[in-house]
Amino acid sequence: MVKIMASSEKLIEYLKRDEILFLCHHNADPDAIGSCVALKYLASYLNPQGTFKISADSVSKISRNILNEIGEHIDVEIYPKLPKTVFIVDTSSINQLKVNFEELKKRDVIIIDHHKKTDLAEVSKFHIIEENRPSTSEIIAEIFKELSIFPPKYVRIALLCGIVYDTKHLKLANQKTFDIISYLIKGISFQKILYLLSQESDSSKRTAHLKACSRMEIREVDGIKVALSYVSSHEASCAKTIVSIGADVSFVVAVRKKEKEIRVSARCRKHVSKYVHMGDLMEELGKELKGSGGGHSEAGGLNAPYDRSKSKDEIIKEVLDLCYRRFVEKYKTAKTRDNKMYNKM
Ligand SMILES: [Mn+2]
Repeated sequence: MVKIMASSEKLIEYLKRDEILFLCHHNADPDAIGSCVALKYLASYLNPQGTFKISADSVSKISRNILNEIGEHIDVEIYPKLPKTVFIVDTSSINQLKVNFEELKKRDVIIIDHHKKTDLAEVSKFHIIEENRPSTSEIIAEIFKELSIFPPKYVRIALLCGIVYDTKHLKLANQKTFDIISYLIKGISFQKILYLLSQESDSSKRTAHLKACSRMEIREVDGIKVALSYVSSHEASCAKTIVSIGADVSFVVAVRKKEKEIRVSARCRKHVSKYVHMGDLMEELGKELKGSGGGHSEAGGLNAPYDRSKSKDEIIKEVLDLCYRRFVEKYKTAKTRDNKMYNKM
């Protein structure tokens, strides 16, 4: 808090500039959008004559909902023209931006962020980087509070969306977050914020989910429910959905005849990932199927060439059987090792 207060004066100097570009990271999320919308408001409050612009190379679907709701506009463009003053917001790495880096270095760059500090901070004239904050929007709301400038409703909606989104619907919130929320939420319905952040998935994705569920085969090993299914697209989202509604592990295959490839998406619950790392499993299976795979402990995927000597149904059955077999092998090996260790103790 003290840190922000001490920095506010310097920040205000930059915000009073006549032309400012506020840059969001690639596929700008609600935190990036909320932060930029609020900063843009603050700049125009401090300098009503100024020219201010928000830009991103792409914007997420949820962020679009929010922008529509609050009637704010941002420029979707790559390699934007850089004015003398550029704010980079909620972005820790230059890789997340499509800007001319050599040109950027000649500008007055100001960074406001909550990610781990990187080399990007070195090119900045000034930065506020608070890693312990769950969102950049929270940092910016704090600045408003310190300056005793109460933001208008649309700005507060944008900031609340940023905070709620980055805290994973408040799961990562701390006391400061709740203090800031109670400051921002005056006259705003929290349900509305949640509604703005709830992404209505598109019709083809929902159809894929339903098909994946209706075609699902459930096998059980050691009390673990393994769900196997197939779709023609959205396999990752289907695998995730199947676990969210009750399976411990899911494997969903998509056969893409056109692209001459098969794809598998795997998901599991945390208690299963202690025994089988889905990314490792998919990496191994990917190689076995002469393709490639990888991922994280609870989510993995692979791509492999399509075997044209076989029918689609054969391929689906073979691949799902293989996934199941390899999963069971790995699970049993890990479980035995675990038991042995336990017995020794
Ligand atoms: Mn963020």
